Amino acid sequence: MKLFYSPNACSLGIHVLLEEIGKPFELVKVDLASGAQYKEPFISLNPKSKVPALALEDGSVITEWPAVAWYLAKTNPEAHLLPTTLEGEVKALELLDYMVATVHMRGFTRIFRPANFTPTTADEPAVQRTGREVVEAGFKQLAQSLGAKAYLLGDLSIADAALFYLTHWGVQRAKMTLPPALASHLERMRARPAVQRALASEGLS
Ligand SMILES: N[C@@H](CCC(=O)N[C@@H](CS)C(=O)NCC(=O)O)C(=O)O
Repeated sequence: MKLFYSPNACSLGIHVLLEEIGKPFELVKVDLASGAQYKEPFISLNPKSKVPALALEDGSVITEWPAVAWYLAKTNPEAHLLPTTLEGEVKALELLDYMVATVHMRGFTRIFRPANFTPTTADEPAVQRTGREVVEAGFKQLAQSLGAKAYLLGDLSIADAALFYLTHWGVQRAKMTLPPALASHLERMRARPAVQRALASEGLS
């Protein structure tokens, strides 16, 4: 199994899940800064030009963060990364969709890549401000979902790996102050050996 990743990208959350599972995997770096995602050989692997992409032994490739995480949880049930009830699975899907489609794609992407949202350079600061508002509203919502629990669904799940990459970005890349519940969640995740291994191997610790 190969994870196509870029250091400090959202693929970090999938990298954490692979470390939590603890089975052998290979990391293949895609240098987003130099545009490697738009060139061969990566473009043939994922024509959408995004990481994470997970290449399986049979040659198939899984893309989209929630789909990759779901696949890993379902194929490694002994790691207990998804609830077993329908209600729990639906809650996990609801959280993943909100975190990736809204907080990441509509919020952080505006902050990190404002030029994707306007043809006018002068408008970029306004785009970034909107991005920060989306992320702040998202963090408020997610702090409520977390409440006083240690992890979003009670026990560690794929949803916490998504929340980890978002809160890590919030602090490290966007220099934001997290709501207290999310700051505690980030510290709890950072204390996990799997997270420490993923950060170290991406050169982030
Ligand atoms: N919807 C995708 C989004 C993935 C994504 O935005 N990946 C970013 C890195 S965090 C990327 O590869 N960007 C490269 C580019 O857009 O050029 C998912 O859920 O996996």
